[in-house]
Amino acid sequence: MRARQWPLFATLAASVLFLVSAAAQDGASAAAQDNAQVREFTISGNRYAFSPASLTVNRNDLVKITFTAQDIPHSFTIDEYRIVKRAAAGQSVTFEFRADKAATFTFYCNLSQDPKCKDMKGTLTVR
Ligand SMILES: [Cu+2]
Repeated sequence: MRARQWPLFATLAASVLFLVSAAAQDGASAAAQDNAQVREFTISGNRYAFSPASLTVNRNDLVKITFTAQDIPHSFTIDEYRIVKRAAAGQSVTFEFRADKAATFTFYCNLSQDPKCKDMKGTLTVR
């Protein structure tokens, strides 16, 4: 290698080292999130009750819910996660969200057509 090429070579070598170490750090932070899982739940709304009525996930899990309104229209609502999913009678809705806030949240039906819907409640625990 001629002397004049050294600066170019040194610059390239430094760039490669930088990229490799950046990639290694990406890998490390991805590994830190590896314990976040996809959690799937099938929930039915029937006779003014959710079944199951309590869900527990770990913080940062990706929560996938299929919600079915068995008898009349119902919704699956969690205010803190800004989730309002309505299912027509006999229909299902599927949605997902990242459980990035840890606490116990109430989910409920926010439809007002039937007054008993306000008794429909469940809890989502994110720990
Ligand atoms: Cu309802």
